[in-house]
Amino acid sequence: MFKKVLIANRGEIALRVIRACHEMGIKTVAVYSTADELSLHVKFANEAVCIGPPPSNESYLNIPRIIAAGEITGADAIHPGYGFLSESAQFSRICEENGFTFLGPTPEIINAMGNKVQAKITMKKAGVPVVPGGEGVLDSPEDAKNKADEMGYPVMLKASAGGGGRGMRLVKKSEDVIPAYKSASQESLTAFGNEDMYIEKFIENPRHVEVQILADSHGNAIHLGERECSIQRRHQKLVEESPSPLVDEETRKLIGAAAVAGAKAVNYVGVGTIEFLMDKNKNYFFMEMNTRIQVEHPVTEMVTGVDLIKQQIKMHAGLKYPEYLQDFKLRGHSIECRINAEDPANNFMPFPGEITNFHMPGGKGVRVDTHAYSGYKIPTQYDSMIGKIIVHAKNRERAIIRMYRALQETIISGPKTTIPYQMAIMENEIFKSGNFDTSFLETFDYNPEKYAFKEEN
Ligand code: MV4
Repeated sequence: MFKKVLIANRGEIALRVIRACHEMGIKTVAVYSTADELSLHVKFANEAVCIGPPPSNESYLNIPRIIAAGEITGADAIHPGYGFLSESAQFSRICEENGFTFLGPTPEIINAMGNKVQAKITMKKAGVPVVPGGEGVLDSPEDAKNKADEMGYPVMLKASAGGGGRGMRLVKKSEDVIPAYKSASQESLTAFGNEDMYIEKFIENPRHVEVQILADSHGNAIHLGERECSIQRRHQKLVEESPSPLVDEETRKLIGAAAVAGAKAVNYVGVGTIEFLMDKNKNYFFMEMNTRIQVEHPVTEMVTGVDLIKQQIKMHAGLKYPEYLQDFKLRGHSIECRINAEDPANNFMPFPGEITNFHMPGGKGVRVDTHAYSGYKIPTQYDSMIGKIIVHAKNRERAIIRMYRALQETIISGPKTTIPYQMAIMENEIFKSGNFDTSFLETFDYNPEKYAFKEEN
């Protein structure tokens, strides 16, 4: 087992990894930018190394400085968390070249899944259902038009290097294909240095359902159920849950087996997530594979009892996953709300600054993962997520009631947060029915007045 792990990240995920390491008897090294000197991950790690000024390029994305911090402190493994360098093939390779175990996939797997056209071909070959559409990269705008005319409208044009909705266009009629192709392709070239595009049939009102994978380095892989992530705004998830209200026992078996087949096809090791689009009839189609631990992993931990970070570390240390996980039982229902310092009444404008008063909820079935505290200053340079509130209860109805209660007793003074908005979601009849899709927030009617009482904290 590793003796010392460096965490190449900040915020709540850095803390989350530190907690897992300390319970495993592993020493930890935090790295931080000067904007995060007073952050909790710096305080709670055994050692901390300042790696530069606030801009990410000069700190959390600066590979030579992170490697140097690992060398100075004698770390033997590096955990990338999520975001930042977590899906950088180059970082994975450089860690290994310098004698650190990268607690994430190999550069080959990161590249294979980062190329969406290649990922789709790989998954299809493994027997995983993929969205119908032309296989491979489109030759030209005209090629796109011909294929779209043949398939019928609407279609989706997607950038092969994209993901998370970037470089993607919905096209409803023939004359729109060529301009849509050109603009999406240009956007992808600028953002990713690659202009390859592919085409798919448009799935109407899909749900975003993703399956958690755990794989050891001996060729074994299992799934740990699914997460429902359809409550998102501009591809930013706000509420996640497990299990998905749409997925029954039979569908779970099928989608789980598909995800496991996909993971085995690429010889995956560690934790990963296979994202699916699911239609009203519970047909599911491979969308993307995320080769990292995800923000919403706690809802899976709550319903399975598995510590995903500990398992991830064990898998990379060469251990086999425990036999008993093979027939895991889902227990109850879990919901997570991402608490962002943003103003939901003002187009989710980021709201950095000092938290003058901070009280987190507690009680039965409530978990909080956060790096914030009273007096903490939210830096302007990084994302606006200041923590996550996760609840667990016997069933979905009770989990929703518990989440509302937890949000109600949360006090964050200073910045505006997404909390009142999430309280409104918990009270929404369509959300409560469980019968919603990825368009839910587009038509969600939020009335800030009704939650003005939350401002009096
Ligand atoms: C789609 C789709 C409908 N049909 N592909 C958005 C993020 C990127 N990973 C893929 N996305 C979509 N791909 C086809 N063929 C609808 C979406 C989509 C979406 C997917 C998941 C969660 C939220 C979404 C919001 C808008 C569109």
